[in-house]
Amino acid sequence: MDGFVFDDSVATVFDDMIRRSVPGYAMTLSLMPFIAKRHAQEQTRIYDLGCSLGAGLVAIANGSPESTSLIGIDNSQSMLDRCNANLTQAIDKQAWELRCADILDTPIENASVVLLNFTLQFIPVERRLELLRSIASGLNPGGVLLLSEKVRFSDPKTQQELFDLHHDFKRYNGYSDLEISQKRSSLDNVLIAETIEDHKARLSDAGFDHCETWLQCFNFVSMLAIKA
Ligand code: GEK
Repeated sequence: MDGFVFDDSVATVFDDMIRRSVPGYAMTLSLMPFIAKRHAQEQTRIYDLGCSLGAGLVAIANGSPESTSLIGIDNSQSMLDRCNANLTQAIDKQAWELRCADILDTPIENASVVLLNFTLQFIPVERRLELLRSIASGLNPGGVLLLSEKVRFSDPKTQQELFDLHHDFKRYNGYSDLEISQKRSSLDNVLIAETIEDHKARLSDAGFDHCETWLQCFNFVSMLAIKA
């Protein structure tokens, strides 16, 4: 089977797919406005790197001042076409723009909130630090990165247990064992999960002063990294 790509066929079913395959996805989105209310600053930019259909931008817009501007970046035009339609309907207070670009080539400037929701996992491991450094340096003091990722665990028993629980979750949501194993093979070498400890060490290295997990559902976590 070919490797996974975010083409038109994926974009069409993406919202349903991510909700049925990422435990806690809806809760992650529903809690983000609380973080935005504390950290989104007047006259600053809010970036969503790997914005897909714009669910993160819509969520974060809710808790942010009207003077913020929202910038969604994705390198899949199929995703952005649908994102554009979604934001046109859902966001009427803030200015927003979408850019079809590689997040590794995206300058971050005057930012108070940056979202990386389930996107860092698709960036080659050796380039993750440079991306996080660029985010940390583009954030204003008091700004935050919200990082959500699929993670793995160094203890083999824990890894197997949480992997199995995730599998159960997907089966419960209507995916067959064959679909689950085909998706898994197509994501091999594309989605590289790391441990929570790896993420914390890299965030610190990149220039973030504080970092903690604020939500975990099986092997999916959302972390808050603060620039003091
Ligand atoms: C959500 N945040 O709904 N540059 C730009 N975009 C990229 C790159 C890259 N180098 N690599 C991957 N993408 C969303 C979910 S999905 C997660 C994010 C998933 C984009 C890719 O096109 C896709 O839209 C997104 O990152 C990852 O909260 O599919 O599991």
